[in-house]
Amino acid sequence: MRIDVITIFPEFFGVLDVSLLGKARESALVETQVHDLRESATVKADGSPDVHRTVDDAPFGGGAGMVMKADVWGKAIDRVLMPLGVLVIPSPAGVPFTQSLAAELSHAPQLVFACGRYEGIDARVAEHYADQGYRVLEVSLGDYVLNGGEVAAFAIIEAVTRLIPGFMGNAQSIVEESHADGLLEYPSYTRPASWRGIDVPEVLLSGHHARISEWRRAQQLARTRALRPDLLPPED
Ligand code: JDE
Repeated sequence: MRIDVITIFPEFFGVLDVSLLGKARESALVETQVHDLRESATVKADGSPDVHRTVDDAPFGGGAGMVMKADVWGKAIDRVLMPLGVLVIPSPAGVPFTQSLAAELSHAPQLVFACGRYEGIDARVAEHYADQGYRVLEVSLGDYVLNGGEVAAFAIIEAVTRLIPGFMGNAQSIVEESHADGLLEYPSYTRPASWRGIDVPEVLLSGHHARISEWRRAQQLARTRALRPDLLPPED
């Protein structure tokens, strides 16, 4: 998989080198390239040089804050987006990012992340690339506002790349983990069997695999009911 990130803070993505993703990159399963948006802002729309490398402007219709310019983003995206590439725009106004969306994206040959700052990116950018036949996804990590798309892009990159076949040592641990079956994970324990007066549940020391599976399932359901009832089917 090829991953391109377009941002006004390319230094932020230095963490890619020290993350889990560093291993995937060494093994050549993932190739990442980070691009400075301002390199696409050296010429104004009228062809004159822009010494300030302006990436934003006031919103049409008025209102607070600034909007990132469509012409600047168009140039930057045109430079990197390949025919089968998916354009991902982290935004609080996007579709929720889920494990199933991560799994879908793990099959894409290229992901291009457009990391917006200020109040967002001129809406014609997403419209244009969708019109051109690209898959364009505005994706939200959750119902809160970040200062820019960078942190969200990083989270999406990590969730997607660890699903690439051959990336993780143990495929079973992906199948068994949280959200794969739509429930929260059961609690896990390791040695010592007693720690600060808290004992590991007896059943886990019993060696009865059927009872252990049953107990874990019950824990998953109890946790999900208590913390994330929205994940359970509606009861009538
Ligand atoms: C991603 N969940 C939250 C923020 C924004 C007021 C202030 C800022 C592309 O347009 C954006 C992107 C972002 C950064 O991403 C997130 C996010 N998942 O905040 C704004 C909108 N209104 C706009």
